Amino acid sequence: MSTSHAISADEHDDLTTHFESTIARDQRIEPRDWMPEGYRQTLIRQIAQHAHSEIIGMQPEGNWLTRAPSLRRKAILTAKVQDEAGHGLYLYSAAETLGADRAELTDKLIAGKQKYSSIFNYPTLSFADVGTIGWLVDGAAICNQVPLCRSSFGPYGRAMIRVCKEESFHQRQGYELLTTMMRGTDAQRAMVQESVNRFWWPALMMFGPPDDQSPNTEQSMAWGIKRHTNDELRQKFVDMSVPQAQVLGVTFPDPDLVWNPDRGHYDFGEPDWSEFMDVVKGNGAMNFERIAVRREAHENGQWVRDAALAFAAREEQETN
Ligand code: BYC
Repeated sequence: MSTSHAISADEHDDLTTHFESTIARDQRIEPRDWMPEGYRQTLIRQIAQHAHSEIIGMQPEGNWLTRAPSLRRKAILTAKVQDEAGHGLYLYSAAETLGADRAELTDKLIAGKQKYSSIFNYPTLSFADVGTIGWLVDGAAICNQVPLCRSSFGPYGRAMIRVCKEESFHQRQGYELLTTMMRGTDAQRAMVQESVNRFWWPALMMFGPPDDQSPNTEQSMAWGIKRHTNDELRQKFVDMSVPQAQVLGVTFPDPDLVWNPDRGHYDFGEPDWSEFMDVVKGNGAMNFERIAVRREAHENGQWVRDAALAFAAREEQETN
């Protein structure tokens, strides 16, 4: 049920009822369906942030492309970074189905008016970070994104299916890299542990603020955009990661991390939420550089956009 004309209050009520019953039946909302403006804006916000994260997320690992220790590792890393670019473009397309303009979204990112995941504002200081990002960052992303495959908005849910398949491959890639390093020298093992120490807490922050400080969760869950709260997913990630760390032979830097038989989950310490807020506000170690690099790439690509538009205009002229 779509509308292209101004609607009366009665029509609005009917459309709202239809929308709500579609959500209640757990059926999908598609781009041409009528939807409340708040639903559309929430999706644009989340999908744009997600797309920006994928694009900005190419930088921390891209930092190691020229210094990968072997041709094999370089080829794997190149493919992985390229996959992230694909996810970003896929997600910008999903945002476009909601009426968002891709160029405007990029402008907002570059102007610091739209967010991207806090995790990418931490530096990658050693090659072990490539493995840790694959294992923990892609691992956290999978925990968060698998439920998004059932998101109520069709194009977002469908995009997530492909993205999750690739992310799960990325996670195994990271874990395999770390396993190889752990079978190496003492210095390599120390490098892995040091990397895990730096990334553990920021990975937990990827899930967003605690539920009692998350302004968007309740409404997003009512709309079937999010399927779990931030804390539920954070717990799932901790429970999943601890046995993997044991097999790998590393520890997490949290003295409060302990199995709780009553809850059937691991208890864990509180992330430093003031650090999270600081990073989200733009004051993380790498915020400035990440945006500066993105801006430069965008400016350097201007001639490609100009050429593509000129080509399209000439084609149109020739057909008329
Ligand atoms: N970083 O009410 P809340 C990847 C913001 S990339 C920054 O809980 P919501 C990969 C939040 O936006 C994976 N900001 O919000 C790529 C909100 O601010 P606004 C990226 C954060 O939306 C390359 C405010 O805090 N994944 O996998 O209900 C290489 C309050 O939060 C963060 C996605 O984007 C954060 N961590 O829930 C490797 C997944 N957390 O907008 C890997 C899709 C929260 O009100 N997104 N904020 O000003 C989501 O699932 C949800 O948007 C979130 C937050 C769970 C992240």
